[in-house]
Amino acid sequence: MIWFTEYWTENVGLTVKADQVKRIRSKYQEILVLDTPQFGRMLILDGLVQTTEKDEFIYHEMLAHPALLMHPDPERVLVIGGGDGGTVREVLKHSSVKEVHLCEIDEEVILVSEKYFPTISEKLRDPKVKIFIEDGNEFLQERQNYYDVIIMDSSDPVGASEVLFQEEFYRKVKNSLRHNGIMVAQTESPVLQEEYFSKAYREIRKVFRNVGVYLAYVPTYPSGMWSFTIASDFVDITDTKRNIEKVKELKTKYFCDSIYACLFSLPGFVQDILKKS
Ligand code: AG3
Repeated sequence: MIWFTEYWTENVGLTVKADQVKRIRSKYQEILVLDTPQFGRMLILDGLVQTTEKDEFIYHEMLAHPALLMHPDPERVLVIGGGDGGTVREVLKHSSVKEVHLCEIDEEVILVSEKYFPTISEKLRDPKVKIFIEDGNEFLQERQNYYDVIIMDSSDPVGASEVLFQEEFYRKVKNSLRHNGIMVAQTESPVLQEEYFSKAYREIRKVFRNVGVYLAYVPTYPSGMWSFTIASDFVDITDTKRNIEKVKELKTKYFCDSIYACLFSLPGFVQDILKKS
């Protein structure tokens, strides 16, 4: 047994007792798999916790379902990042979806997930899924006006993921969306990563007409309070009653109709951050 720490800031971190299962250096990053008594198996990229068996459902459900419910008829979905497969698994719960593209820069993440995280990666080989090992930024350039929903399942905005948090990138996302298209991105912790969070919101607002922020509580991410930013030019994303009757069919454990109905109710201090962004 070892103790692993992710340093959330210079002054605070998350420490877990763990057995090391696998550690490899891919072309892009260090990939670490741990078995922890508290959270089950854990995936770590360059020292940052990406997902754990015990709490992955929270993040993956909250990232995927609101956008897919708000879109009137989502058929083509793109996931950028997310090589572990958790987001793809949730997307496929929507029966209107005909095609899911996964664009992951690092093939090793997919291979590690298929070997060590079978319950998260279980749908990666579904016939509706097509995997592209490419840089998300370049991938979008070749696909204009194609997707109904684009989901950014990236890591923190450092290294390879940094460009995924910038205005120029969101413009490409917008150009790759069809009419009624919606994008959603994970946008970090308003408590411990206020800079990242408010910058992402600011950049997305420069590009899209309707933008909303919502939260979920992910125990293994910095501070536990995690944000998601959803945006669209043509869909009124404030209507959180749309398709609410479908929520039950999704068989989710965190996302539910009451969370959907008040998706955008935010704590005062988070509203304040958005106001001054
Ligand atoms: N992507 C978001 C991970 C961000 C975590 N940040 C951190 N631990 N500092 C997760 C990918 C899961 N599909």
